[in-house]
Amino acid sequence: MYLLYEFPPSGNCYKIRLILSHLRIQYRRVTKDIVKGETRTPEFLHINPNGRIPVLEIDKETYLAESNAILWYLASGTPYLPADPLNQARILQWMFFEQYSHEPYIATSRYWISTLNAKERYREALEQKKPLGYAALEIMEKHLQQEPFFVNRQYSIADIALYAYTHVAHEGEFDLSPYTAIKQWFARIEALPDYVGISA
Ligand SMILES: N[C@@H](CCC(=O)N[C@@H](CS)C(=O)NCC(=O)O)C(=O)O
Repeated sequence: MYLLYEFPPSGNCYKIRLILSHLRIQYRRVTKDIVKGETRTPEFLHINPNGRIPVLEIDKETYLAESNAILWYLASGTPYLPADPLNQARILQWMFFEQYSHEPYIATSRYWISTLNAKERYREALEQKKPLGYAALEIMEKHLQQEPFFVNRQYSIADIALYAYTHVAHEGEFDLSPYTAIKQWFARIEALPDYVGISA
């Protein structure tokens, strides 16, 4: 059985719980409290030298880190990852967008504000992140005004990767009220079979 090393509020970890739920795969969860540095111990660094969760334990000697790599591994051969190279590349395109142009602004703001409760300490950095986070939301909104999902008009791991932190962006003080297409996309995802919420 898979073991998921995770920190429950983390959107990166939630991505893995969501795909596992859609696939109806049983697994066990092991909490590592990142605020207490539990991913920086010598034992954990042996599992992931990068000192971060999520990590999927596939078997006692096989570990996989990086949320979007784990999504890819789990979704391979399923409808959540189309087989043709162009659609696969488009999925990667959105996943790289998520990691480079979205998560560093939206997820980090949420972490400082809602997890660490340290808004004052990070005020200046938060101000720098805000326009960059909104730029990512604008790109998503424009795409979703034309398309029901990110790739090939079908729900895929590209949607899971982007949904994870977007639907809780308000916890990083991003105002989602003008983003009608994004909110309609949330509703489509939340109505899917075996959907689970981030706090489940
Ligand atoms: N690119 C990585 C990012 C992982 C990441 O930043 N994990 C955070 C929690 S969301 C973490 O483990 N932080 C603890 C630390 O850096 O000590 C992924 O997508 O999995």
